[in-house]
Amino acid sequence: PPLIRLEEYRPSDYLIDRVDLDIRLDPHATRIDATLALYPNPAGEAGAPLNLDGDDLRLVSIALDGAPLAQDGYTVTPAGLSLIAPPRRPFTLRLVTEVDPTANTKLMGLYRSSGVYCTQCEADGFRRITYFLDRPDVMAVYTTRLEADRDQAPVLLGNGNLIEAGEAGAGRHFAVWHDPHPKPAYLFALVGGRLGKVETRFTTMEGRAITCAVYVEPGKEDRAGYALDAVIRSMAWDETAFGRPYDLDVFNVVAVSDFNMGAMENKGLNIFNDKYVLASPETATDGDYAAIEAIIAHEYFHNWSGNRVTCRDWFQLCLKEGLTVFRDQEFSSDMRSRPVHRIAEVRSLRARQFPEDAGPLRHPVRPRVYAEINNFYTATVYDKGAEIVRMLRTLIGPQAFRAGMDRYFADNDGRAATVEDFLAAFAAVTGGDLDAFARWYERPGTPRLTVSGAYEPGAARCTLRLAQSQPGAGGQDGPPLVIPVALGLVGASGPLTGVTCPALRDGVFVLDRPEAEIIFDGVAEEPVPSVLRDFSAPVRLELALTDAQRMRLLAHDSDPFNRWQAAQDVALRLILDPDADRTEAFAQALGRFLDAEALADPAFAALVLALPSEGEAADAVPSGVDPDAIHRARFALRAHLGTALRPRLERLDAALAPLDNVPYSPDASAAGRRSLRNAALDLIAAGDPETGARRAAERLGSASNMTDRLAALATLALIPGDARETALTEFAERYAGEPLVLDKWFAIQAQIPEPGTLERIVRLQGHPAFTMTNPNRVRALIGSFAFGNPTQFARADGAGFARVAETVAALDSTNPQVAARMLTAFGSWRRLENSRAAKALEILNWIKAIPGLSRDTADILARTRG
Ligand code: B3K
Ligand code: ZN
Repeated sequence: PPLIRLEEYRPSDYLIDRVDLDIRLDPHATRIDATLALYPNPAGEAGAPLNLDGDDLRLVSIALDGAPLAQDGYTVTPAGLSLIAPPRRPFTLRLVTEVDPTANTKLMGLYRSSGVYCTQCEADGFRRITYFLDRPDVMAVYTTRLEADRDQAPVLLGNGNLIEAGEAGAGRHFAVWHDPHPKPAYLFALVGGRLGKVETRFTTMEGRAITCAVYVEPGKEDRAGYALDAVIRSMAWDETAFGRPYDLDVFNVVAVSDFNMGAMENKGLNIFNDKYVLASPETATDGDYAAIEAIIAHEYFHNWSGNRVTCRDWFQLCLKEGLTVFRDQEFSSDMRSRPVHRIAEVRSLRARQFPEDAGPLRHPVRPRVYAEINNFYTATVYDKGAEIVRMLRTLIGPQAFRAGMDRYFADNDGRAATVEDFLAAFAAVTGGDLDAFARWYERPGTPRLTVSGAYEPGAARCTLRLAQSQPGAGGQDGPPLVIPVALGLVGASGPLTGVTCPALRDGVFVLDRPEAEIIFDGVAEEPVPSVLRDFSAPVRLELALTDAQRMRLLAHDSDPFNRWQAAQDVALRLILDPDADRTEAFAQALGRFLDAEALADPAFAALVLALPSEGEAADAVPSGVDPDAIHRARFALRAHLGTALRPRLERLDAALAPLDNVPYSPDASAAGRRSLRNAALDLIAAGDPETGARRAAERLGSASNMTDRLAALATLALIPGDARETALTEFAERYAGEPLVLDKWFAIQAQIPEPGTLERIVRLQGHPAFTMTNPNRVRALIGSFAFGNPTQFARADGAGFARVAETVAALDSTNPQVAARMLTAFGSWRRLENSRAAKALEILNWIKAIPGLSRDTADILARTRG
């Protein structure tokens, strides 16, 4: 497929300042009557042809300044419509197109989800509605008239404010929405359907009274309250934390059940995957509540970081996504426990972004080239992008950071900006230069930070040596990155007093050279260095400590992140290199930790008990990954810890049992207690599966909420036997009418690390609740298998790969975006041991031979095969 390059960016030859749309919704023949007020861009090429993008449209008519355009005045191709000689002055183009929303299985453009009309335009879906300059640097003011059968679509929603509504005759009605804020087409949205709603009012810091509403399938209104509450909290938080008020009279969120991703930040009309809206204690877990809060916040925060200030081109995607992830992470940290949230962020970064950055799909946070932009909504752009913003704040300090953000919004409001514009705002307020820091946006791969220390008792001095490295293509390091390294020294019983280190500012050393040495004086005893506190940079840290030194950090470090990390490091080593004595010592240290503080911070304790995942262990193996060996070692470690810690785990379970008697609340502290109790049960079961199965089955029966019920089911799912099968059957019967709950049931089964899982998947694909047309179902069953079951996906016989490949093939013609996303599961195939890698390649070749692959899938395939 043709490649699009950053260096080839040119401003558009034409711009559009107003768009008037008259859309008559119809299940199979929706008419879009669009009037575009165009004018030549002074920064473009004078007299150039006008090339409008279009995809899968039927052109009904075209008129220029009110007069029908003759056939020889324009050309239409599958990719768009061109006017050969447009006027060299402002002009209007009226285009009538027709689309079939019911036949739109790609879920891009205008489509129907359970009968509800809805749209998805990012990145390039608007061109599936009308011919347009479908690029983010073309920003216009939109007025949208929507008309539909009142029966079919009593609710009609658009961007901006409602300015008129009424009857249209013959059972039809209309609504006119006007959005005064110029926006790119990717932020356009409409919704029409039968929907219930919950709503409330909010008054902004500027005194604007807003109506906020969440629309859901009728009858599910009682599951929308948490999302609505999260909207209000997000609005208040963005005012306090960033001084950003909302700017329209209404803010609407609509939940739909067929959606390619999580949600979409359309101006004033966020459209959500219902998985990230609907929640009740009976159907949603603590994790679901936290995800709803985070995604509601994320989409809302885009109103400033994305909508008011948008991206000049899609290479700048991290400008809105990385920044907005950073903002939603800060919000969640303020709403919940900051250290616990930080650990969760880093776990997900390591689980998704590190492997991506180490494999064939790696790319810079700001890519320079793409074939299909929808394949670049990646963990790298989002999560590493957020880490870059976090590092910037660490480097310049919170006050300068806030001033820089204010400056960025002020200078770029209403504009389509670049990463350079973002950095310029911070350079302006600090008077510094961020050119070296900017390398983070350009350099793919995860840098390595190597640290070693030496202690001289006589001089009471400790010296740390830091080195960064990141061999590029030629084996040569590029110019150094600017790495903020938060660090300190830890004594035998806690922080050391009287230590001085002029190289640190607020506990942070800025490594902007290949190597550096830091000297601490006044160090009265041999310390343990605690490096990369709070995970201050997205790097791989190499610091050779003994288990005993790490256990000192777990017990005494002032930094909660590194306390957790210390336990993870010991566990990871034990998975990669099992050893009975060291395991025993680790169990004892964990026991002391649990006794001392598990009940003081249960959420943190639960994270300390959670061993590094199999994926993380695989990521730490230099090459020739054998998923079975990793799985066996990790399971053995769990079993050992479960047995050794049994009395403590029982005590914790008993101490937390009264939880069963209080009404469910999704707040972080109640969730933390549940997570510790469920972690305890899971470890008990690892050590003693028979007791574990019995307890889990009991818990399933007595649980008063989905969090505990699902945790028990997940524990039971790892223990083969009748109890498991009975529990699975009962669960499915109990939730037969609840697709989102059945997704959890699909996901748990897809992740069972046993050879029988493949057959189970084939069987479940035939289950009445499963359908390939709903992305949530596909992700729950096939996605969980491909991304969450390393031993079975990478089965030695290749059958796991084949199953996923067949799904990709089956899905590709109907929903290429989801198909391509599933295919990214093959991203780490080269790191597998030879025979598995050979099977993976065979399957990739099989996919390659399929005729007519979509651009989405062909792009991932080409990069993955290498
Ligand atoms: N901006 C959307 C993602 C669009 C994905 C298009 N393939 C949701 C978000 O990141 O907020
Ligand atoms: Zn986003």
